[in-house]
Amino acid sequence: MSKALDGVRILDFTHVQSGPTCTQLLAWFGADVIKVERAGAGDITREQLRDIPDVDSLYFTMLNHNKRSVTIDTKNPEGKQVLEALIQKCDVLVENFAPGALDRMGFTWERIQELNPRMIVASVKGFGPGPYEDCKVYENVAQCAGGAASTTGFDDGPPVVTGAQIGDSGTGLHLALGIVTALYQRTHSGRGQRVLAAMQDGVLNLCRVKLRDQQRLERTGVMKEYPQYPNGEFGKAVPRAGNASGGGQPGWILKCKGWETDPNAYIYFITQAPVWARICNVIGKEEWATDPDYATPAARLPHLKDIFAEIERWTMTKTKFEAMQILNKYDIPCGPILSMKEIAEEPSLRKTGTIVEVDHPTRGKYLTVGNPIKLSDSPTEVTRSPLLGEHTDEVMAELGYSPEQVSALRTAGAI
Ligand code: CAO
Repeated sequence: MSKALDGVRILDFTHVQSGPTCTQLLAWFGADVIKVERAGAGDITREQLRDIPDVDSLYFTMLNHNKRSVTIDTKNPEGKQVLEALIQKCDVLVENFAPGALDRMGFTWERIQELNPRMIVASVKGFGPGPYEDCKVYENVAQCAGGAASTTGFDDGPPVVTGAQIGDSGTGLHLALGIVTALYQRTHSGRGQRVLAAMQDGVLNLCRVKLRDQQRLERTGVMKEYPQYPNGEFGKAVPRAGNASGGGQPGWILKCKGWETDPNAYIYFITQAPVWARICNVIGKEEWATDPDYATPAARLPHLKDIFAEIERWTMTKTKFEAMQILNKYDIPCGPILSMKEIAEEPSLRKTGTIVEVDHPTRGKYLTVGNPIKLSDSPTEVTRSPLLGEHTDEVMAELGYSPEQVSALRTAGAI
């Protein structure tokens, strides 16, 4: 079966996490992704957080599936010529170097356009134009600068970063959308263009509801679904909301049976308005369904703390999976807090290809997260990440270099 991005060639100049997540997605959709790495060293993540000596780390292997690897010294004049040949042959150049690095290499937007006017040049940077545009940025910096950290955690504690890599993988996802959109525009404009996804912007986009709340707070001085109401004070900026739901249906994380020893024996429980009467029945508080202090969503807001305490008395008598089963019978929205161990062992995620086992020549078998986006006409087959420079000879031959030329370039240290 053909793939959605068959025929699209990507010059993948990405490293660490944000850029590689983007090009991995494009590879899963069928693009030929040629990862250019520094000769001798490669993407720094190959050796970071290693669990097996001298073997590509899981950090690297889990972000670079379905790609080919070539090693080129782009600061060597002959290496630059190889890169020029690649630019002429590819449709998209994706990079996430520190600001200015590509220009310093000699590959400005103007130069790339001279070489290939159809080329799309896509970049992840920490910040867009402005006071911080020259800064190097990693995941948690973006979470802090994009509004996630100030709105995550509990009111009486410091700002907290989330385990979800919204700065890196989130921005990679934004960039991938920019790239396929630019490829589509090129089908009628005939021209390439620049695509920029700044990590601060990507995180803020995912924190959209918190900017919504900032404006609600400024207008009304209070947000009644936040745990601060009616028990605490609101300041001038959106406070941290603990585990409160970000939407109009109040929710909270509640203890389940076994919470004393299992750190993940919890369930997220949403007191969705349409099923309020059923919630009252399940927890044995039938009178709340008609009590004017509890019967309507507005009446319940000042009592949320007590309501969740009462529901928790019920959830603590069940395991999270028992509670899930009972609540779903009544269409009550809820979700178990799943550990990474439970997720890794979940058969349904294996069946859909969301968790995949991959074999690697030096590491053996390992688990990875497959393509979370499923296309009915473009199925994803996850293949292992490349070894450093594994495809240099193959790609050089495709570019028209003879074996003698390749060996001379190798001797010169260009590849
Ligand atoms: N051959 C020769 N030189 C190469 C090369 C190659 N194949 N590939 C890269 N280089 C060079 C670059 O040209 C650059 O050289 P100069 O500094 O002399 O211009 C140098 O390697 C280092 O690149 P860098 O500055 O991007 O790398 P770093 O490790 O110092 O910084 C990071 C890493 C992530 C902080 C920075 O790249 C960055 O801010 N990127 C944008 C934001 C981003 O993507 N952050 C997410 C990272 S994932 O958590």
